[in-house]
Amino acid sequence: MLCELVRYIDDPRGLGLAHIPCARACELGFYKSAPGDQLCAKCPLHSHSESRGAQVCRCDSSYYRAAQDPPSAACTRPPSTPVNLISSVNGTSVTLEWGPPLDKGGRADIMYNVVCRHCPWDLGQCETCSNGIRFVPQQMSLVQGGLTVTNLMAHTNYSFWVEAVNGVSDLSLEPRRFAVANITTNQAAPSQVMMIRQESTGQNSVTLLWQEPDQPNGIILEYEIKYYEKDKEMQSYSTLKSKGTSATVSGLKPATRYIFQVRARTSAGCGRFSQIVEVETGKPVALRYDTMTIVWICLTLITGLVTLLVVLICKKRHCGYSKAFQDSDEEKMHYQNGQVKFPESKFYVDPHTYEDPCQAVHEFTREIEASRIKIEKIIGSGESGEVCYGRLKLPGKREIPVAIKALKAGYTEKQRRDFLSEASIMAQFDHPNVIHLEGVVTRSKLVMIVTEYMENGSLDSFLRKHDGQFNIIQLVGILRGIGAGMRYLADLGYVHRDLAARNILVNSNLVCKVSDFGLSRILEDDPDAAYTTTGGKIPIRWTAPEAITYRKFSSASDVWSYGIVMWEVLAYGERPYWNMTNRDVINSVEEGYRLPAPMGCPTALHQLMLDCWQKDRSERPRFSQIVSILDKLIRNPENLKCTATVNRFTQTPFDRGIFDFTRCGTVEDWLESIRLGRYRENFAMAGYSSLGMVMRMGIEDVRSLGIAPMGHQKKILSSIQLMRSQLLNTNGRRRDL
Ligand code: ACK
Repeated sequence: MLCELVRYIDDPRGLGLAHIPCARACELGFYKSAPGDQLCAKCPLHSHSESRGAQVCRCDSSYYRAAQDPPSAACTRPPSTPVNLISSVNGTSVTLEWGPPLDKGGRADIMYNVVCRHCPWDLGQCETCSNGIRFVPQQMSLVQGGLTVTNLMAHTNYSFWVEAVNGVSDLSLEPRRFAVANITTNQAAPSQVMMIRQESTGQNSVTLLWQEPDQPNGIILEYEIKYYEKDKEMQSYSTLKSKGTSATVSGLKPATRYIFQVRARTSAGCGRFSQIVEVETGKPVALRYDTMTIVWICLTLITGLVTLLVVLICKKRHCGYSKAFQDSDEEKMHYQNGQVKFPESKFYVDPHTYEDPCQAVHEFTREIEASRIKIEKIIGSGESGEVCYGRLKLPGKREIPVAIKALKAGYTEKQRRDFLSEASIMAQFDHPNVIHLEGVVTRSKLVMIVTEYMENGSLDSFLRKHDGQFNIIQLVGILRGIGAGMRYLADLGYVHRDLAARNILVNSNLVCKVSDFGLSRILEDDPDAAYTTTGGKIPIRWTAPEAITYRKFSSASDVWSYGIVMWEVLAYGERPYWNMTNRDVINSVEEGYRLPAPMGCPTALHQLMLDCWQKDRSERPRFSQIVSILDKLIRNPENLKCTATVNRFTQTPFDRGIFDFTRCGTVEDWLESIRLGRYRENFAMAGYSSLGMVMRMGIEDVRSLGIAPMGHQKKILSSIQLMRSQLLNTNGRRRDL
């Protein structure tokens, strides 16, 4: 009998040799696909033969052989789930990325399928996504570990189930395994306005009606009606805005065909224009007037013309800051190539106008998964909770440092809403001098607002720490930044109400950004806020008189506060009105007294402060003017050389108390009055025994006293300067008497 030496096919070293009798049935664990003289082969991996003489090895339980796999191929199984599935939502699109499964089931033909489930109410009630959603590059049989899904609905929960499959997945009876990513889409522009019809037509006007788009995706701020003479769109077109779902377009030519289109706008942007609607205006009716009517028409026209001329002349004569208040929207429109261009108008939306403020949070902010944030240390605390430093790693982006405001534990629903309203406000801003919101965490128990991190913290403490260390151009640069941030906010129609150096943050490049939005911070968080007789809590020293007395807050009252911030900056974080009581501040300001120029403050800057503190708010400059004044000063620094001398008309707070040297007979009394009594020895040792001698002291004399804190030296110098001016003032009055 012939015998053959065969090698176990799964033993590459050839060590597992066995003598197999030829033409005999294969042993258990071996197979031979056809009878005859061929060799018996060992059953491939994950397969077995159940009896002797097997022609094929059957796969072990849970292992399979694909139709195209030869009998010699190992049996394989479906892969495990993809790993590290991450999602990043961008408006109404989401990008999903994942890694290959850890167990590929023994095959190389891995592909991925994505199941989209739409969960209108909550994640427990999902249904298969409807048509209209786009999967790029495709939904099924993906070779790469990622895809982008677009055309999702705004503010909607979706669940994406990603499965890895291979050539044997379809053979397996085991339940399919998925990696799941649950997401909520963000804001999107509204869908197209569909139903538009003409309500009535005149010779010169057309009234249109339309329906709100099917998917407004937020609050519709306005509709834009675009219209033009038929076939003349390329030459010119006009637009009209309407708050509601109807509009009358007037000023049209009679008997002319016009084309109309309407689109809706939310804070997320404009939707697509509707289909066109063509309307022909009415034909003119021949008019027949008698002589009397013609005379009346002529007279009316002449009167109208004269009135117009008078108004124009008056407008031209009116100068100063108040002119700027009268810029109307019409003045801002301009013609370009025969087209009427409207200014890009964007308004801030008050989240409190939403029936459900949570809707505003979803509409404006990005939800961040708590696991993406690493909190590293606490950097401060307020009434509503703690402020921490941490790091944020969003998918596909590099890790960035962030500040995290966390709402304190045990919050009420109202506190949660108020807290998050700040994020809804901040999210609407995008300006280099306004703090940037990264997102919010609302789905975890810990509610957090995540913003860019500002290395130098708040401006007031930063200035106090660097007392006297900046040159005037750097200080004006700081003011310019704050002014630009405020100009942006005012242009959006946002009134801050608590503009103060403590609410400005400074980054490592000395860039200042306006922060602290939302209303709760004025009521609760601001230690400088005090209750007024009108009921509200107001930061008195920073607030314009009309806002204190009858709560008239406006961008003009923000300008007043800006003037106080200017003073804080130039006085390196000194407290405005020093230790005067709130009541004294209100009374003094009411009587016309204003803060004096801080030491070394250029006259031009003090003048700008005084302008911001005009009693009549229409006389105050607007932020746009403030920024251009500061720009001019930066360009011509010689105008910053002249420093303010003490002006008695702005000084009187000192006449009336704190620095009243006529009531401070001795050097000690005077030092006590400015709360620097601890330096009496320094003065005595240097031989300054009377106020007369003190008043003759210059900068060098004060420096030589050995008083270390720069701020105290400056306070002493300011006080000496004030005493001198007071002396002049008193002498003046005496002479007048
Ligand atoms: O003066 P600070 O260091 O700056 O102390 C306060 C504290 O948190 C309480 O408000 C600091 N802070 C607030 N927001 C930020 C931010 N975005 N970056 C850095 N520090 C911040 C603030």
